[in-house]
Amino acid sequence: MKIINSSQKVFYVLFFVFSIIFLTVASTNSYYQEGFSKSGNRFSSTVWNPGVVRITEVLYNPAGTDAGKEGIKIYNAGGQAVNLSGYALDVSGVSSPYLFGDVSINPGKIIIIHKNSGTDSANQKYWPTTGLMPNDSGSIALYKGLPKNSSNIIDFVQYGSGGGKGEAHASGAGIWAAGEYVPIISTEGSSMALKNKNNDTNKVGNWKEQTMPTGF
Ligand SMILES: [Ca+2]
Ligand SMILES: [Ca+2]
Repeated sequence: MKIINSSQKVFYVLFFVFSIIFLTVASTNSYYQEGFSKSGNRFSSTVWNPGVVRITEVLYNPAGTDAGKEGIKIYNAGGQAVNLSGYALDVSGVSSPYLFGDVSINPGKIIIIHKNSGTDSANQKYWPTTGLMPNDSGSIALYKGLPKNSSNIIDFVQYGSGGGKGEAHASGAGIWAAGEYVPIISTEGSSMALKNKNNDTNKVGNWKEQTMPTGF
């Protein structure tokens, strides 16, 4: 029988311990990716992670005249398709929210809301409105339904100053700290975008200025 020495024993013990840690982290991550919150139970109560469908990019100050060129990207970070029927996207500068029709967003997919007239397709939606998103400060709030309140809000971001439309709902829901805001873009034509669309902890630090945004 082969005798292992003490350094080999240490190696095997460490290998075992790190394997357990790796498997735990991997299974935990996939668990959250499925869209269940930390308090949810995969097999019984399905507590939906409010951040699964999220705002990932906002073009509020396109190069030159803004009319017809502003837009917002919505992303499904979860593992299952989500039907957006009844969802409402509320932005500064426009009195009534954009209401989604009977449209599904697949896992890992983006839907772009163009503040312009046009013909809708699966991932391109058009919102003809004369109201423009302010270039100095504003907010974008996504609700899973109306009325707009802290129970229905699922994502929020504001820029330029605090106190934006929907801030009270977002802070009430614990998905944004009242008064915090992403600095406005330094260069006209840049967008405000999540650094990583799969990592949104509802903090200012998740956002960056995106030069030469695409898709809008
Ligand atoms: Ca502009
Ligand atoms: Ca604007």
